[in-house]
Amino acid sequence: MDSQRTPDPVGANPVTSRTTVSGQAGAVLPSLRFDIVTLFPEIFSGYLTQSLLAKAIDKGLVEIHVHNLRDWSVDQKHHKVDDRPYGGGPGMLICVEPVIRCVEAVIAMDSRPASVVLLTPQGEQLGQQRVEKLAPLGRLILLCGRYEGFDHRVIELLNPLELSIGDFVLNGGEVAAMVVVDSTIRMIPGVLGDEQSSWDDSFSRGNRLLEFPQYTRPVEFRGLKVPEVLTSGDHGRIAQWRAEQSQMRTRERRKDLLGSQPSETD
Ligand code: 6GU
Repeated sequence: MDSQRTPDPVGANPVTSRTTVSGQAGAVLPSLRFDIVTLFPEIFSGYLTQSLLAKAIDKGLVEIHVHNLRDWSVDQKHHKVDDRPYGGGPGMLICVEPVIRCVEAVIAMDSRPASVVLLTPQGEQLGQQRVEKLAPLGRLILLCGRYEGFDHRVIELLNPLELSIGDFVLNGGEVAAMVVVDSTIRMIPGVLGDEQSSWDDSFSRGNRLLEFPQYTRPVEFRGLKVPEVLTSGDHGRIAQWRAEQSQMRTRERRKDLLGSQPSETD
């Protein structure tokens, strides 16, 4: 493979390449382009037309291009892209040739440098801190595996960031790719409404703890009352109560998070 076309390692893309002109009064906003490579492109159609993502696409903040790996098959007749593993064993592997041909073609579809992400249960487990690092990269190529995975030379040639979404096995990387898209677009300014912010989300930069409990009307339901402090109008007390609740929940449910409070450098 031509080394000039090898994607930059994740994190090495120039920050200056990630701007686009939005529809609003010539404002320049960071945007994110996803290229999803899959054997099952139809899986994404419902998701792509749903609320937050559809709006982000409309606003020009997010671009999603889904590519069928079979289009780059070397087998003209059956568009086969998988084969049996050398050395034996169950299942089929995705062949190296169509993946490299596809990724090279997809890279050439846009001048922005792309970071390649391969979805696999062998990958680093996705967390909010990784999500925050992905969002500014400008362009992500997401490779979804099926069967038993990819020929290892895909990883040797592309040096992708390998990501998993948890310690369980999915039938393929498509659902995991949607998780990456969904979590990453929330970090792009303008994707969430003005009144919303990802800053206070659980695990986010502003708050590496779990969220406090929230209530809305009615003030009493089946004998369960909204905590008095929340209807007191005393914003100082409310903030203190919420901070305490976050601490308490995190201590009870996710002690592992307590060692990683946000810091200046985080
Ligand atoms: Cl990214 N892929 C598959 N197939 N299974 C998974 C996963 C990914 N993450 C967790 N389980």
